[in-house]
Amino acid sequence: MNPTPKSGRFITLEGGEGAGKSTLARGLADALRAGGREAVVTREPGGAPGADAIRALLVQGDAGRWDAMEEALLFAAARRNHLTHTIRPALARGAWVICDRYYDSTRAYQVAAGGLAPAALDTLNVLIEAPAPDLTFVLDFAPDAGLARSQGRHVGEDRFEKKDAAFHARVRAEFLAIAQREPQRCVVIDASQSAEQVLAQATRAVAERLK
Ligand code: T5A
Repeated sequence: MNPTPKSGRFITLEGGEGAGKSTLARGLADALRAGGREAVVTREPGGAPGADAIRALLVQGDAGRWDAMEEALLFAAARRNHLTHTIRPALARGAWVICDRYYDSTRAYQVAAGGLAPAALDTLNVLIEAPAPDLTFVLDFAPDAGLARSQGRHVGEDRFEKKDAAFHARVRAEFLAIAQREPQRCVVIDASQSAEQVLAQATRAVAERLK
């Protein structure tokens, strides 16, 4: 994958529904700001006006509204818009970008759980010149517990939450497999710990891995 062209740092947070990614993103950003860094918190799908418009297509409606290829194309279009308008400008000015979901989510949801060919995602990543994150946290959590945490929090934005238990089990297994394949980039955190413990573990890893 392409190296990240920037002077800032690119951190991504991955995991199933309700694993605590947004909570960790806020905590990490506060910790970085306390250390004098500029921290930009963003998310996918979304993070820029065009990408936010595509988000509505992806997270609303019936679970069967799009097949895995259609989803991957929409996520790639949103990701390109997000990279162009938010992530690359922030990295170029030296900010630390904390992104709630990125291309590992596409590999877990559309490839591993949805059946898309891995090569299709590899091609899309090349086409949109998606930079590799400097560090990725995988928040590992039982899908039923995560779905219970996130229930009712995204009214009308629950298209993926409606997928069945086997789908969410494949998503979880793939995030762990990605972390196993790329240990230099990924750190797995047990998301059943308290939010404070999760943040402390992540903050330590940032200090150790990103100087
Ligand atoms: N998707 C996305 C794909 O299929 N392919 C892709 O390529 C991409 C990018 C996005 C959907 O799109 C799919 C995946 C998703 O289904 P979303 O609305 O962004 O949808 O969904 P989530 O990312 O799952 O967002 P959630 O808000 O549901 O989950 P978070 O961010 O992981 O959880 P968070 O931090 O909001 O916490 C949820 C609740 O738990 C509490 C929080 O206070 C909150 O109430 N909490 C904790 N409680 C106890 N202990 C902890 N450690 C806690 N951490 C948080």
